[in-house]
Amino acid sequence: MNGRKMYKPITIIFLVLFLLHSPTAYVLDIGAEAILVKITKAFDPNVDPDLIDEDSNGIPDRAHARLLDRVLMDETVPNHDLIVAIYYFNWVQIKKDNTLGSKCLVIQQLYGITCDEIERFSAAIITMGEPKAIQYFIQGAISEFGIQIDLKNYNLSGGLYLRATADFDGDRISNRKEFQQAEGDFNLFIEYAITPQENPNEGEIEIPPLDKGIPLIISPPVNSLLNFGNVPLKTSIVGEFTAQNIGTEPIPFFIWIIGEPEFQIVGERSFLVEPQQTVKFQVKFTPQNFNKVSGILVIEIYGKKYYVYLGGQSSWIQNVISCGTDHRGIGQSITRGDIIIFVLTFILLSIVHKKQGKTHI
Ligand SMILES: [Ca+2]
Ligand SMILES: [Ca+2]
Repeated sequence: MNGRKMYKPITIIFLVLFLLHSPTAYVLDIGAEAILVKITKAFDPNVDPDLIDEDSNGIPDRAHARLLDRVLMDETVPNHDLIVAIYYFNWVQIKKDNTLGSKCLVIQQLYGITCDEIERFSAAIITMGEPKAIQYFIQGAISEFGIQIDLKNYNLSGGLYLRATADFDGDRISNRKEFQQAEGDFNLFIEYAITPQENPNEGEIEIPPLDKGIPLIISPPVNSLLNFGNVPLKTSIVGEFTAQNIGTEPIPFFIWIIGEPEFQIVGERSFLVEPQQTVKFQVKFTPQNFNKVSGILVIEIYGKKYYVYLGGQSSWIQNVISCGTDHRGIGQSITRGDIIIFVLTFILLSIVHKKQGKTHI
């Protein structure tokens, strides 16, 4: 079969357009690192761009930008297609939002930065989803150029993979920890960040988001134990939590305590976290006697419950008895699952108690 004669001119045009566009559609070279260096040099020529960590996330911004460049350029990197799609979406949106028009030329003359570079850089920062970088560069510097951005129109979910506390390659070593393990070598950091380690020893994600569907980062993280330690009788110690929304939609949640009355929520119990915002809430521990006590902070989001275990000076055996016979302090909406979790907490606390016993006694 001779296919050559079957091609009509229009087909050839489409084929050429496809060939021209397909490599750029899947492999992007946006030069985020180069633009970052250019922008930082434009504002302060004496600065060493290798040392800048403007968003204080523990990864020099230049190394972080190089990571994004690599992810977008290299099809073999995990999550490549996803991040390309997110970046492309954000880049299209920033092009719509950039109303500088003829002012672009003025900015170029003043700072040597083109509007194309501003757009690529903005899309890069939004795609990496580091809230403080977005605050500093997008809501700060870029808005001073005159570009107003409503983050609701952007896709911030790249942060679930690229921000410092996220885990890009899914080996349970956070990106920040991958950087620490590379001991300042930017290229080694990138290799570590995109290559899952088979047996990570020290690795664990620092503050994981609740799950991929809920871009809320609770700290101290859910499923962890917040131990208030030994607190003098009748005095209070306050533990502070933060819930950071790294997504694009507002997230509502409720909190309450299951367990001993020694643990109490200070202030508000229901929250609405706007995109890129952080809310704080507090749990207070006030020992009433010399027993060890334990409780659970329940965080309910979209009907799902997440738990942070609370502990303080007590004897855990006594608590099990007191909970079985006395339901004071236990909320109305307890389910069987809650009770199972509650019992598991005591097991968990007992392990912690034994471990502490070994080291301190
Ligand atoms: Ca940084
Ligand atoms: Ca990792």
